[in-house]
Amino acid sequence: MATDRVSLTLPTELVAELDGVVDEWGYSSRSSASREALRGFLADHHWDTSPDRPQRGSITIVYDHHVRGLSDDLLDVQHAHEEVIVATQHVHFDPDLCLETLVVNGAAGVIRELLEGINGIDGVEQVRFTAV
Ligand code: NI
Repeated sequence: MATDRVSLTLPTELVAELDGVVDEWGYSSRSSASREALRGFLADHHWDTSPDRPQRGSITIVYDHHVRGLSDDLLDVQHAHEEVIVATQHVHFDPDLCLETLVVNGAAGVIRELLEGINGIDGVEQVRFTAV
């Protein structure tokens, strides 16, 4: 792959933190860690600009399954967007708390709708989309 050399001006603390991550997580260099960080940034910021653009990633949802209607609502919104859901995993963390992970692959606009549907469900404690 072709490469370009880019010079960045960053706060000293940020560079120190980056170097710490490079050391602790086994990256071969600052550049290698920065490439990964930048790809994540671009994936997070590109995907909502065009609804038909292919998108893939995972949605992680944390919720209390005792909240009335929540589990049904969560199933309904998933069935309504099944065309982009490749796999689901459900984990019972404790007697109350559930974690669900959806692997998604499809049109960005549909994934966006799915996320909006999940965000709109009362009682969901955390929703996180990770684009890859
Ligand atoms: Ni559960």
